[in-house]
Amino acid sequence: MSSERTYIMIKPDGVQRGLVGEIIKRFEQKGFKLVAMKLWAPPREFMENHYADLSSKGFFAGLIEYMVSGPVCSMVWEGAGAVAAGRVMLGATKPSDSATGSIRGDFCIEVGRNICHGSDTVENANKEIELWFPDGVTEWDSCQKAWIYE
Ligand code: RTP
Repeated sequence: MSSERTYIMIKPDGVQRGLVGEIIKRFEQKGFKLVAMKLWAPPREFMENHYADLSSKGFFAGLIEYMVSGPVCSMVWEGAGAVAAGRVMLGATKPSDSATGSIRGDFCIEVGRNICHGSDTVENANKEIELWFPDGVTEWDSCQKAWIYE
């Protein structure tokens, strides 16, 4: 498995409910490395751009209202298979389908308040990282590497 970066965002409900620390804890404990993070309330147009591929969906207007209702916590996590593993850690989009033990399975009930976002492919992760962190991420070497990878 190659090292990848994935874009993980704690949505406004996750921030308001005090779940930032819990979500960071899970990614840290898994062994992934945090290379970028910011708390930000982006303008509506920015969020519409992030979710542009969903603009034809009936739930798009409600999704954007929700996503601009408060600050979001944006992060980039790095590690082998980080994109697919991140999606598993978040759980299925609909909390009713999310496995217990996943973030959505453990902490939310409705699809329109599902507390987190994670990139679905490496290609989309790279696009989202470029969009949310145009100045790049912080390159650093973790002393734990040899204890996490063979
Ligand atoms: P996300 O982008 O937020 O990680 O979610 P996803 O890939 O798992 O799912 P996607 O289909 O891209 O949907 C994006 C977000 O839109 C909201 N949604 N609402 N009311 C509905 O039927 C509905 N379906 C999707 C969710 O907040 C979902 O995460």
